[in-house]
Amino acid sequence: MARHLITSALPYINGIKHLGNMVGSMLPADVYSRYLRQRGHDVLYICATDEHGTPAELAAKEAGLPVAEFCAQQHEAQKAIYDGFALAFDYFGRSSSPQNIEITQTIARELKTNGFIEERSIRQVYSLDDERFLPDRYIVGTCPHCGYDKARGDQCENCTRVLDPTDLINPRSAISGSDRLEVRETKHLFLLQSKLADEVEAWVDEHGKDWPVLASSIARKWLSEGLHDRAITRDLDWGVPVPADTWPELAAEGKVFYVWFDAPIEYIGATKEWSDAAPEGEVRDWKSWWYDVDTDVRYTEFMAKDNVPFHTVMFPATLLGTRDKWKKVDYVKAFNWLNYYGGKFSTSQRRGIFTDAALELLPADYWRYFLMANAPESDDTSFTWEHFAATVNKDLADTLGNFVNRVLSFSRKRFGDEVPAGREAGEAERKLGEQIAQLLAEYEGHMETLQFRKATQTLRALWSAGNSYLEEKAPWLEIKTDQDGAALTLRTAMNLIHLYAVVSEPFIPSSSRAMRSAFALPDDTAAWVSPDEARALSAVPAGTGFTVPPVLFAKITDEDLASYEERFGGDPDA
Ligand code: B3M
Ligand code: ZN
Repeated sequence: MARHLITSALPYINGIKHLGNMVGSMLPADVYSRYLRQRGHDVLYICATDEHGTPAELAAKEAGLPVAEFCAQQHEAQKAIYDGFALAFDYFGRSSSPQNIEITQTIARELKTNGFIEERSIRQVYSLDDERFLPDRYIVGTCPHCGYDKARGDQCENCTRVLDPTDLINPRSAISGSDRLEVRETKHLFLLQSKLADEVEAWVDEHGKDWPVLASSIARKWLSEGLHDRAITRDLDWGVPVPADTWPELAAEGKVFYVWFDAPIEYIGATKEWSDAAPEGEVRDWKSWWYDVDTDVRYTEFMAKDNVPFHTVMFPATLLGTRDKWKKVDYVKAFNWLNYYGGKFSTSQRRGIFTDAALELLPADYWRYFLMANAPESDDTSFTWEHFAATVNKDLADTLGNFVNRVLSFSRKRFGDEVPAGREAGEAERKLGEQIAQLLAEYEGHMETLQFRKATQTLRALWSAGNSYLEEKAPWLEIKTDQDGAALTLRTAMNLIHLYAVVSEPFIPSSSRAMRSAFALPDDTAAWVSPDEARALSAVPAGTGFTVPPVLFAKITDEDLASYEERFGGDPDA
């Protein structure tokens, strides 16, 4: 049994996330965690809401709420949705937690002690009417290169040139619109990444070689561009405060840490939140997952490609700079993007299907299965309603759901509410058992190597093997001349249903539970299926009581499809 620490990129607090956000982080992390738990490993799956930074402040302002209240509400709203998707975090924390503040400040002090943080004076734009320094992103003006009049202080989204706020023509505050701006000297803390560059490079060379190419190539690209010292404080009202005991002046000015400095540390912070929330009588030790555990714990991170640099360069640099024994990631599972009809899902432009709306439409398992079967692992993938409906109807409704329903319904009709005995297994069952054992081994291989699309393909092949066996034996014909033969076929098929319930659980947990509970097994805690059990197909013995669950997957009709396209917008170019 191994100890697996799993984290997925923290969803920003502002706004309900879309499916693209979930499929590139929390959902695959949940599938993997569930699989490892079923294989008997000790798993801790941690995630949280990422609550700091200017987006949170501005979203709260827009909502007319104090930012702390806004974040508390949004955290609960997002948590409820992830519960709806059966994302089985061990803890879903908040980066604004006291635990994260404490650990972020501890790590910052360690960096200072080791000479990897220093104060520097920089020129920043101050807004007299907003009475605050404005982060580059919150200064708008005319781009000097292309004349675009909504260019931001950090980049012109029209000609994409990287800008400095002082480049802008007629700059004004994106918050108040005021143009009463002036450039002032102000002090910030800098993480001296340049001093850690060689160590980070060596660490990526050592650990990155077995990451997926998407992750290792992005890490190496960032390193090849040279690691620059980076400001890690901001003039914001909301964030992890710079500790007054170490930097009294900056603390007095109300400086807070940059959101990307404290957000990855929240992986540790949320683990401490998990510890501190231990129920009566349960001992939880957050440090046993994060401190001095290099070889005891395997740490896997899940994220989309745009988050890879922070996770493979800045966060490891931060932890290396502490000269302390903080656990660093062993494996980075990075994803490309899920697009919507070829265009980017976008929270800000409300383009695509959002997690709350998805659950209103259809049960979580429909989405879980489709998203993982089309996970953007090796390249961007595109969501279309037609593809979604076709996949759900074929794989879930026809191949799996129909198999379950017709086997149990026919057996109950002809043999009653107990699994029929019939004769001993013959050549057809022996062949089937071999095929199932072989497919199961393949499936395990794909799951161990986090290849989720291949894993769902093999899972589908397992479901199809049952249908082929049923078609070949045709118990509805067999029963006319060979009752015992028909009984054997149905008993074998019922054992397949139970096996499907066990091995499908990581992807479609709710439907798997429905399949398992159809059988009145005295002890159905079977976590997984051994190769011998796959061959024998005898976990559900004759005489076991069973019920016929409601149809597992209702098909998506053409009318449904038309209404979804109407509501969410189908192909924008159609
Ligand atoms: N909140 C997700 C994003 O960039 C960002 C991830 C933080 S993980 C520490 O959309
Ligand atoms: Zn421009």
